[in-house]
Amino acid sequence: MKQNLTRKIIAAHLVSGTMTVGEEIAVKVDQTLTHDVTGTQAYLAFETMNVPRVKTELSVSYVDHNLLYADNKNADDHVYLQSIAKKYGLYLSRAGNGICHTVHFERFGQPGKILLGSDSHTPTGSAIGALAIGAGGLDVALAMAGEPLYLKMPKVVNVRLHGRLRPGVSAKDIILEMLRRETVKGGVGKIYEYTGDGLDCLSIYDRSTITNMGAEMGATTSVFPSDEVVHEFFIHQQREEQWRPLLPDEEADYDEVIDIDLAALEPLVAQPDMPDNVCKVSELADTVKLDQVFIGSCTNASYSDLAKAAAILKGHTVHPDVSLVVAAGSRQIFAMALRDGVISTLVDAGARILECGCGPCVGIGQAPRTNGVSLRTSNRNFKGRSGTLAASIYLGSPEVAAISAIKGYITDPIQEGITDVLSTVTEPSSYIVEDNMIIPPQTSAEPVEIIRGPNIKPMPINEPLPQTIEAHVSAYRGDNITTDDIIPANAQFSALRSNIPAISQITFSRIDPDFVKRAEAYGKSFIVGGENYGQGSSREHAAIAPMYLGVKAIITKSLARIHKNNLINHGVVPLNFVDAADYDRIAQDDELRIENFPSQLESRKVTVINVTKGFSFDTKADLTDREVNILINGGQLRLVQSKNQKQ
Ligand code: MIC
Ligand code: SF4
Repeated sequence: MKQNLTRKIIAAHLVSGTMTVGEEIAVKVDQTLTHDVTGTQAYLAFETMNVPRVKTELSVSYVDHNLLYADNKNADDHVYLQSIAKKYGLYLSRAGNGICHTVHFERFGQPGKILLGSDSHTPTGSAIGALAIGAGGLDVALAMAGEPLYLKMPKVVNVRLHGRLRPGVSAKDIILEMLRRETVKGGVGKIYEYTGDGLDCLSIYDRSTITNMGAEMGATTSVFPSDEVVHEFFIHQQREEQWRPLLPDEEADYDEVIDIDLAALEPLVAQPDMPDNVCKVSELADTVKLDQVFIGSCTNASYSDLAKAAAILKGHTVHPDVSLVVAAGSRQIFAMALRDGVISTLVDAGARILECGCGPCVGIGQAPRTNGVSLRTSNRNFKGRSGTLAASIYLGSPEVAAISAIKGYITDPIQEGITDVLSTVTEPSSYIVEDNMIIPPQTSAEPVEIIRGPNIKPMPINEPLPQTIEAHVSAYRGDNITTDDIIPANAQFSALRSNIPAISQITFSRIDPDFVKRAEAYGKSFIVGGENYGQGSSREHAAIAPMYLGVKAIITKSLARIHKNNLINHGVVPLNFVDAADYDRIAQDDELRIENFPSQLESRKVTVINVTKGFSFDTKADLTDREVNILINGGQLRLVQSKNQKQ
């Protein structure tokens, strides 16, 4: 069999299982990353594992999300993370150094390595021929403790890119086209592997835009080969010795094939409130009036992204009704953009420059006005994600963002005839490489005190699965419920990430303000959901907070991959309707009963009695033996605890 790139990397890391689609495999993890909103939970879990030093080849803790210090909480978390890194042998990328995904592939990623990160956009790192996968914090903690990553062997889909993009059309339009075709749940159980002559026109940053937003399709990851473009990038990054070529075999086998003709693509945007709600920019001409434009995030904040925006904005002023905010993806990018006058051109045009970090992408600053309309180069436009529930978010390329910021309406750069200026934009000729904001692991055996602020509370541990559960439905939700719906993120809420009792109080608050009261009154409860429940971020809090509020099982039509793993890790049972029609026969507040839960779970078929309506329905537990064991024992942390007691 001629091997594709994905299977080559998995085969080189296989610890157990066979590489048959849908079967559970375990792979060795070479590198991990965490950041400051998932990191504290990951390290609180890691601390319980009694491991003196991380066992990976390299682990990096990034400080990039919670950069607004409105009170002590975020600053306290950052000090905690720094003390953890020092004690356990991690690199720490300091606040201001950039967004984890961008900095990681610039400074640490390597072709052929497996990277596990506690963030759904970890796949960004696959742009250089690595296999980078997102997970919850507990899975990352286990990887740092030397455990393999368990996952279902995904299908490998070959995305063949043909031809060249036209000026004004960019990598963002390739991934928006993928989302248009595949939808937000089309990638579940898949890895997209990009090949074809079209790769030649895509820089590493272009590729990273595509691998980044593969997460929006629910994909396990998306990967590009380690070709000469990657080689050149490693030379620029002064890391040539860490590069190696890694390509799929010629005429390699794939499970599915998708063809995209790059020359036929047009500028696209995702309309509110889902990244797959894609249309041509030209269809919106002069109809969508803007209040804000954001150029930034781990998706599109590269040097050439900013340079393209600057080329378009040069000599113009941002429309009087629009606030244009710009944040470079990394300090390296920012430094080069400063050196080359890109930033001053943006400032001259009226752009507001933010520090390198996530910022507006996840509502950490720059929330739009009430009913405001924001066009962003980031990756998610879920309702409320900007921090303003009543705002609408569109997603598009830097080219579309820049011309739209001038016009005040979403505008197609090709229709506007301004693409000539883009031909002058290139990647920087020389890179500024300076790692002085990365603290390397401590090499001495000097004891380190872990510094915990008052907001850092221990991670709650679930109970073993009871024989019988009788409980009410505390939430009855529809399709595509995001982790942003379950645990909203913005500056105020994200500062609560280290404190589960506090953050649990905002569970579902944006879409169901009475949920917490209801769940607390019931004591224990079930959640019922539609398709693709838990899509979006790797936010473990979307599993831990409901667990803390007494949710015992989530019964859905289907679940997003990372969220399902997070539920299992924290002992909340994920069940799927055998007959999706049963979903319609249940209502919020119904009382449900599950008898002999552990033994039913072992059989993978769980009958649920609807006590209120007087009928029963079947659910299936799509779980491996390992996962059933975790659930019966009340989650990974309880298992770790009992392992520690035995030692
Ligand atoms: C996001 O983009 O939603 C985040 C904030 O980076 C999350 C991480 C989290 O909320 O815990 C992600 O993508 O996983
Ligand atoms: Fe940060 Fe946004 Fe990227 Fe998440 S998607 S890591 S919030 S920039």
